[in-house]
Amino acid sequence: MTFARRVAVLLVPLVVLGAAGPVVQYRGTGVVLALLPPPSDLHMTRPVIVIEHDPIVGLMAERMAMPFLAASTALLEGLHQGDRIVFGLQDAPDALLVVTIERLPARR
Ligand SMILES: [Cu+2]
Repeated sequence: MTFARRVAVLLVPLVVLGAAGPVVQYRGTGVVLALLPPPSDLHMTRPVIVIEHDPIVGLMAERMAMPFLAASTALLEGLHQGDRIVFGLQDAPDALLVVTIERLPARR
């Protein structure tokens, strides 16, 4: 195998992973406290979601309420205050970004 071909074979899985969606480094669960499309008091140009989140393995050991930047306003569509969610976080250079959100059935 030539060097160039070896490099190409190594790169293919990276391209496939990139196409599979956003990189999720941490996964959390919690309850939506507020949805703040931009501009808001917390950020002028980016959507913010305030989550009362359960402990997040490898990131935060305590349950707490805190704001996160969302990767896009579309992620917040259809969500309401009080919804239980599972969310994916990406440790971006400027912020912890919420990159995926799924609603969970309400707890009874
Ligand atoms: Cu936290």
